[in-house]
Amino acid sequence: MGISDRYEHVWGVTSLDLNNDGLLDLVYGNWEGNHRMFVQKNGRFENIANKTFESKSKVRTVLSADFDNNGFEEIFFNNIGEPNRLFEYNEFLGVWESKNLGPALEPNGLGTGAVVADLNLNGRLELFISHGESGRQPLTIYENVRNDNNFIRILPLTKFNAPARGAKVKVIQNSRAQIRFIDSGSGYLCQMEPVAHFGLGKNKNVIKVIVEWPDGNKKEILNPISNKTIKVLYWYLKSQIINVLLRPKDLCVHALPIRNAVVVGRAWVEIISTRDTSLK
Ligand SMILES: [Ca+2]
Ligand SMILES: [Ca+2]
Ligand SMILES: [Ca+2]
Repeated sequence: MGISDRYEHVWGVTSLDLNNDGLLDLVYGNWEGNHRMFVQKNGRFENIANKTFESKSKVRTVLSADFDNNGFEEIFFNNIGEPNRLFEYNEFLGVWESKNLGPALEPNGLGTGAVVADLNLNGRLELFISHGESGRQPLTIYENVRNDNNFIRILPLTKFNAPARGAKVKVIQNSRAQIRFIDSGSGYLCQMEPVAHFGLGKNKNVIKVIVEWPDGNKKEILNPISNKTIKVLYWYLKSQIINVLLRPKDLCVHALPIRNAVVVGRAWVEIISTRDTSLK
């Protein structure tokens, strides 16, 4: 398959469609080794990581998420004892570029794990970083700079109404399709929210959402309302739109209390309040 990479040690791994061809690709970070961007081509994988992306680091978590809801996922590297990294897709040039992280750079951060989730239920993803395995540091939460981009969030459920890990979700708009998998996480000791979060950019019209469960059951939702979270039930043809979905405490990051998170300044990212009583 072209991904044996037998001399490296993987820590964080995520899957996303790197080249927007509708096929999921593979990104992972090697501990103090070259990082990889493997694109699917003709049943095999080809590494397309450039020099900046592949440069070695003490990586823990690698995750992909559309932080600015522009319709293209970013890739975040949480490193330990050295600056974190963020890469974004330049849709005009078709290349991946390094992006300023602002305070989330955490140059002296002793990162242990990181997750993304819509913690404050405003339709934009926050970045949550835990520290502490190699030294005491507080948790941090970062929110991207606000904009008027649209989004849609899909929560597929099993027949027992549990989150459908392993389900595939596709969102189709006029010009392209986006794809996500509901997975259990992409980093060291981390677990993500079981929601497929899609940024839609300026176009809020969605032609179709297709959910496919691991057992092959499939459901299509035509012309769904955007800027909502949609819970997709396994048994029924009718989908249910909900506004409130997950409590922050449903996230699992080392089981540390989220109330110890600190508030830092505003830059590329801004920090959300953590005073919600549901966090206690
Ligand atoms: Ca692809
Ligand atoms: Ca984006
Ligand atoms: Ca949010």
